Amino acid sequence: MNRIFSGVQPTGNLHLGNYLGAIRNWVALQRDYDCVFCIVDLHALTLPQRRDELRANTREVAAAYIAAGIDPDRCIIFNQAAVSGHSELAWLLGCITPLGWLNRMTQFKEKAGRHRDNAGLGLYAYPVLMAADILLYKATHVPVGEDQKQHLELARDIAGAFNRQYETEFFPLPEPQILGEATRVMSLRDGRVKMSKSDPSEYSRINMTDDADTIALKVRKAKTDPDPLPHEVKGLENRPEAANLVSIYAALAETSREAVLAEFGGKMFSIFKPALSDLAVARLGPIGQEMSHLLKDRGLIDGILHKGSERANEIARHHMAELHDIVGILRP
Ligand code: AQP
Repeated sequence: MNRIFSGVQPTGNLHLGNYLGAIRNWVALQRDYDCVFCIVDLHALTLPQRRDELRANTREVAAAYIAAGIDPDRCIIFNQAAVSGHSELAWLLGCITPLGWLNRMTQFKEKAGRHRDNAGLGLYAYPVLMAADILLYKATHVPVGEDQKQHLELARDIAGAFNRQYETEFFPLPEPQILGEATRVMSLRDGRVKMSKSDPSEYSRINMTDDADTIALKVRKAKTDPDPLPHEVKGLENRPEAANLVSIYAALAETSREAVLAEFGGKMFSIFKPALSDLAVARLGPIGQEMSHLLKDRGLIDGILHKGSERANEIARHHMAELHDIVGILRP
């Protein structure tokens, strides 16, 4: 059966981009695929984390998955560090990954910035761990936002390199699934940069836990331009903020940008923004409320993660045993 693997880092500030670019798409996919949804805590450690926040953020991501509609009985939901196969496979894959491939990764360049020599090895090796996450379960499809496309291509290259080196077809080449009208949700303060958890401005993003007033305020303050919305999608060219808000509306309404412009073309932002904030509140409000409800029951969340990690470990142990055989590792 085709299998999906995807994940979110427990780094706080879960936002509309994580929801529209990733989590929401998973909900629909769970009907047709065997799904493994991970909270990638080892990835979070590539940048400094406070231990209490990391634990709380891990539970928050689990709550977001469930509140968004992922069924923990049908899908495997767990945190990455609870399955040691991720780190072990990352080592095996790291041994066959040329440095040149990693040097091309733009996310490392962005995150390491000008202080490249001070960046941790983990941040540099992040895409190898991501390849291991996917390949450990022999996932065939990986639904992610557009920002992860390059890492996904690398995971395919690594899978191919492993198969060639060991003359096997053990790993399927995972297919990216970049779905919906909002595959790259941009900051509400600057339509040219990605909406991101680490943006210091709270007004740059709508968080999944924002209440109705906060969502309305953030949409009201979102940067726009003085012109009315165009009637056609090509009229959004060179209008990054307008393009972003129209894409967000289309994704939330599960329609196309053309349909949004058929309704709002020629109208000012003073009309469009209240409609957008009502829609965002209607879609995110119930999820945020369910998240807070779930987070009150720590035992429930921890129980789901525990059960998920047992199921994930079962697959991982089986695949690691086969990999040891392929690589020639003795298991006395
Ligand atoms: N702005 C976005 N638009 C669409 N999809 C997005 N994703 C993230 N931002 C957007 C998708 O969400 C999933 C989980 O992402 P992540 O938390 O593991 O990592 P990230 O991409 O590093 O998230 P951020 O918000 O950008 O965090 P920082 O600020 O730390 O860099 C992935 O599928 C991602 O594509």
